[in-house]
Amino acid sequence: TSQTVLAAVESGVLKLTLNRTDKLNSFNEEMHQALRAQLDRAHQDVAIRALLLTGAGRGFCAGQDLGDRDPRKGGDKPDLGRTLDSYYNPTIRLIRSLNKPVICAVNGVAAGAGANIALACDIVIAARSARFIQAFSKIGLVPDAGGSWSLPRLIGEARAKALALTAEPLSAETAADWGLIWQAVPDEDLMPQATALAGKLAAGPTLGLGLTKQLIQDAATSDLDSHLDRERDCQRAAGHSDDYAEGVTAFLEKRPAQFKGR
Ligand code: T3D
Repeated sequence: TSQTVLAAVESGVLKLTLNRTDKLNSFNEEMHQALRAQLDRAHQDVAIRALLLTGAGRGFCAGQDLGDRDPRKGGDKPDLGRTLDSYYNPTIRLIRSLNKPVICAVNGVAAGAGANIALACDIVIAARSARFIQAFSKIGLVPDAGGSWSLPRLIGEARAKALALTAEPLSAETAADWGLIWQAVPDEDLMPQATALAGKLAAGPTLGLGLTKQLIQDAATSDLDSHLDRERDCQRAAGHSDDYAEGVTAFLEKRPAQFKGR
């Protein structure tokens, strides 16, 4: 198994750590494939009830490994559309379609596709020293890994355009103030807080949490009328779950609920 993504399961949380520290955890093909395999596993394994994504060393992820794109090495110009189709886009789709909470602990700089993979996660917590950089314009590219879709939705067109066109770094605290991420926390609190949050969500009513995630995502592209119908269908499904029965019983018995995730 590849060491480019470290994987460990604890208390229902699959923790994935991007691990190419000498390259600020930038993506080569091996790391793409390793992440993809772990995301597939998260989809299939019912014992995994939350995902925690972070980076090893001082950075979260610097996007594409530009060493693998060196024009000086000669050859044809690369087809970047193909690498998006093969790697970045499936990753974004797998994160967004996973019916389980995905927490991202941004431990340091998140640049290019690295920033936008973080933003595809459901709850993003960043260390105060972390920065978000839409680095693409510095090398003549457009935001990818869903960035040109997620940025305007999260922070509005004005801020999205300025970040993408200038490639200026955004501090974790400003990112939180703007609503780009959930929280900026002191560096030393990042992993304890992110781990606790992931553990709490993994012990939650997974079926309902997964439906909640999908509903909120779908809201971006649906009208109220059809969305009310979707909410009704999801609530019907949630109402049939064992966890709903347990949640109500626990409330009435004045005790903590013991959710099973179904
Ligand atoms: O190609 C396709 O498939 C299309 C998809 C594209 C998706 C993309 O993500 S495009 C954007 C690619 N990423 C970037 O342009 C960011 C490049 N990196 C940086 O601008 C800086 O490294 C940072 C601002 C992120 C961090 O700066 P700093 O000063 O904290 O660290 P550093 O010294 O620049 O980096 C540390 C090492 O990591 C350094 O190696 P060295 O000199 O110690 O041997 C640096 O070269 C390496 N590194 C950082 N980012 C990348 C990288 N090596 C290869 N690719 C990188 N993206």
